[in-house]
Formats: sequence, C-alpha cells, structure tokens
Amino acid sequence: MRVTALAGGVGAARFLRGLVSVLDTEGDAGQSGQSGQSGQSGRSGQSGHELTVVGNTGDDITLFGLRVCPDLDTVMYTLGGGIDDERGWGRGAETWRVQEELVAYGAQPQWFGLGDRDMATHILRTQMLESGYRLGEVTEALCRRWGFPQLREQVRVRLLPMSDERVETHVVLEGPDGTSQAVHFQEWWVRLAAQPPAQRIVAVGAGEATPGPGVLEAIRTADVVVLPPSNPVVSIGTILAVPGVREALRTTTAPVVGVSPIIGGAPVRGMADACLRAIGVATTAAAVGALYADFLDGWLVDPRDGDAAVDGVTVRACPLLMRDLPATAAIAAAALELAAAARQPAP
Ligand code: FO1
Repeated sequence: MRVTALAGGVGAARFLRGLVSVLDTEGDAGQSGQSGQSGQSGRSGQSGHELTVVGNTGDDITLFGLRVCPDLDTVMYTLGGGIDDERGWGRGAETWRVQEELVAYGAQPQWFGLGDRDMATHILRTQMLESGYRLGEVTEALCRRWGFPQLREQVRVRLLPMSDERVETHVVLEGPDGTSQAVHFQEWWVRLAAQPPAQRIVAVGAGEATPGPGVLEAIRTADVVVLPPSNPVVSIGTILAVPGVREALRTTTAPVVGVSPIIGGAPVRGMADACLRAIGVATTAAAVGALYADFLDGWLVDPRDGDAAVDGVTVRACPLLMRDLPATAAIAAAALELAAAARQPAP
C-alpha cells in the first residue's frame, strides 16, 4: 500500500512512528481491506508498504550561517531513532558545548537550542546546499544515515521537502508604536512562546515556490493520504500554500483522512491555538476539519469532540492522545480504517 502523509513537527513525527509500526505489522494481509491494493505491492515491485512524508519547510531558519530544517529533522530523527523523546525535537543524548561557547562570545541569537549532535546535521546540510544539491537531495542523503528508505522489513519511507525553494514563515506583530513588525516564526514560537498575538502569519515565498520533486506525484498516486495531528496553520497550512498541493489533494483518487490536533478544544502540545487565533479560526476539532473540508474524506476526532461535524466529511471518534507507541499505533490504524471506509462508496 502507498501512503502519503503531510507532516509538520513533533506531533506529526510521533504519529508517523505509530503509522510505520502499523504498516510493518500489517504486512500484505493488511491490504486485504484495501480492495485491489495487493496489486499495488506487485506493481511497485517492493514487498510491503511505501510511506512518503511531505515535510514542512516553512519553519526553516538560518543561524550562524547554518540552515536548520526543524520539521524535516524532527521526522528524520523520530523515525530514525535519534530523537530526544522528552523534548520531541533535536537529538537524544545531546550536549550543548558549542552553544555554551557561542553564548560566552555573546553571539546572537541565544534563544534557539542548537545541540552539538544536531549541529552536525546543519553543518552537513549547509555544506551540501552550498555545493549545489537541492534540499530534497540533501534530505535523502541525511536520511540514509537514519536507515531510510527501508526503515522496516515491510515499510520503505521517503521524506520529501514540500519544496526545494526557500519558504519561510514569518509572524507580523504589533510594534511598540502601533506599527507592525515581522519576526521569523521561530523567534515568535521559541523566544516569545507565541505570547504576543500574531496579526498575520505569512509563509514568505510559498506562492512562488514549486512543489518538490515527487510531492504532487506522491499525492496523486497514493492509496491513502493522511494528515497527522500537525499545526493546521504553520505546518499543514504552509504545505497547502505551495501551488498545486491543494489541487492534487482535491483530485487524487486516494481517500484523504486527517487526525485532529485539537482535543477537547485545546492543542495537545505546541501552541496551535495562538496560530488559529491569528487566522480567526476557533480552536476546535470541527473548525480545523473545516479548514480541509474541500479535500478531506475522513476526520478523526477525540471522543471529547465526538459531536464535531464537518460538511461532506466522515467524522469518527477515537482516543487521540499519543501517550505511547501502542496508543499511537491504534490511532494510525483507525486512520487507515477510516480511509478504507471512505474509499468504499456508501452502499
Ligand atoms: N523548540 C523550542 O521550543 N525551543 C528550542 O530551542 C528549539 C530548538 C530547536 C532546534 C532544532 C530543531 O529541529 C527544533 C527546535 N525546536 C525548538 C522546535 C522547533 O521550534 C519546531 O519548529 C517546532 O517544534 C514547530 O515544529
């Protein structure tokens, strides 16, 4: 089976770990539910499943001359086993010597945590980008160290940047004298903890960006498209802002199912509510589902939001707290089941 996922950072990466686990245990048997899907594995020539993750690059930032791609790295480290599970980002067993030295020099900024191990990723990425490699090629090369693409016996995984071109999310805040000032998303998110209200959130360059190689094809040729529980504005929203992506989601023959990042009217982690407020959308499972209603077939919500309704979308309730791998795998399995149900035309 070919699954394509649009992913942001921590929440998406955690969900994908559950999805990979389900696909790896499902094996071919799991495809029986997908009528005619067994032919897929035959056609692709690979046994098992193929997961293509389209990663958000709007969070990317250049610091000390290094290009940092937080959402790509979070997915790469999480699926590759290198993530710091407690933080949800950056490397496990991390040390901060270089950062300490930068602070000693009074180098700015000091509000973004750059660990020593993580730094190696940014150094190599920057070196490859400056040698002329595209971000997609760099990402594929970095992912090889983490066991991609054959991540599991039954699962091949590709991580594709949404675009090889620079797209950077900036946040417009009200300045001291009523003027507006724009700051990089990371400064708002990390240094300011998304406290000052965002007047606007702008994915700079998104309108001119072209989808990365393989992105539109991965959406069009998927058997299932999944939207993990990611920030609907700065993660999923940014990917949707790349020309052609939304159209591909609307026209793909694959069922498209999403998992609500809002449980009981609040984001599970992160500050999606601050982002939703910036675009005038309520922080509810239903309101977020409605943002995707033009291409969504199914929407998983937590039982606390069981009354959520989204026009033209099949809404199903399932406990959505990803407290551990089994719980996360159950959510991923529920998403695949919802896709299978959405695929079968209503009797
Ligand atoms: N998030 C923080 O809250 N504080 C940090 O210092 C921080 C550093 C950081 C370094 C590398 C990286 O890949 C991610 C990092 N994040 C940090 C998370 C980052 O802000 C992500 O963009 C968000 O998690 C949204 O996806």
